[in-house]
Amino acid sequence: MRTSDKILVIGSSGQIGTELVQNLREIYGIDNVVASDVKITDQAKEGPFEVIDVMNAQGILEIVKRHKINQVYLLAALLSATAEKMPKFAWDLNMQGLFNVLDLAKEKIVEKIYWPSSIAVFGPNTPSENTPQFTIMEPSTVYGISKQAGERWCEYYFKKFGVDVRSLRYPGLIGWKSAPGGGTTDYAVHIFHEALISGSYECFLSENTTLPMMYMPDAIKATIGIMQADSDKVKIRSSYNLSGFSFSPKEIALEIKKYVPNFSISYKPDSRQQIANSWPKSIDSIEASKDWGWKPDYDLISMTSDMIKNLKK
Ligand code: AKB
Repeated sequence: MRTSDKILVIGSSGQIGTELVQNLREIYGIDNVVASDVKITDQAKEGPFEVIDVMNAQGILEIVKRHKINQVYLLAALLSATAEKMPKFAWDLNMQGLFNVLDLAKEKIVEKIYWPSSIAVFGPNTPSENTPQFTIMEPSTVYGISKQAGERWCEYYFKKFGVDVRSLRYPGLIGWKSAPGGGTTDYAVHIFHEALISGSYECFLSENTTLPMMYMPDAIKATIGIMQADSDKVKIRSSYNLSGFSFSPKEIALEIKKYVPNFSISYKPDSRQQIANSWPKSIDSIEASKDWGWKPDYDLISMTSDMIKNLKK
């Protein structure tokens, strides 16, 4: 970290951005972190905020120049379930947004980029337990295809143009500060809210659908961790596997029952079940641990306890 660092977060009002901006501002100072999204939100009351569409390359360039930005975190994207409903738009948004930011670094206008990938890069032919970093991928969703293509482009820009781009394959993310938006793993956040509000939850995945998940404080720690790592430690320039813990709807419901004894769960799988079936059950992130020291702090038990405590407040 340098005192001259100036950060732009694009897509800052979503599930990750809301918490990432708060954390970055604690580290770098409020005025050194510019939040931006396609619409104005309450974030604008907390510090510098710009309204920008990630498809607008010229608009991003103007913001970058005006604020003397040297690092960009690009979070704007359509997630797995929403992308299936509008495949062409999802492809355009997820890819063009990435190119707009990669090109800023190629032209040496910014120094460093963060771009999230996802477990969605894996597909039905991938080994599903302890999925290794390098393996068969073959994603079967539009979101997964865009993330896999994005990974290839990140590595290409690094090798060809020396672009300092860093990326993580997020599992499903669980947090209490903001709502998830259009993913297959969203149930793992909704379930907490419904347990505390109504005492019951109808899950859109079947009871034994195990998926890799992570508590938001760990995701933020990993994101800032890889961005602050020395460049020579970041050996993988496509995207790193990132593991937290894994559970099924049935397992998380049992954990929640410890705090809400009358909680009941029912199952009504919808189109998101097929997406979940194509993803790994657990992830091996040995490369992230070896290269830049990744280690999660939370498991299912500590995450559930922290979620309930904070949501009850
Ligand atoms: C989704 O469910 O689409 C996302 C993801 C795993 O990338 N949460």
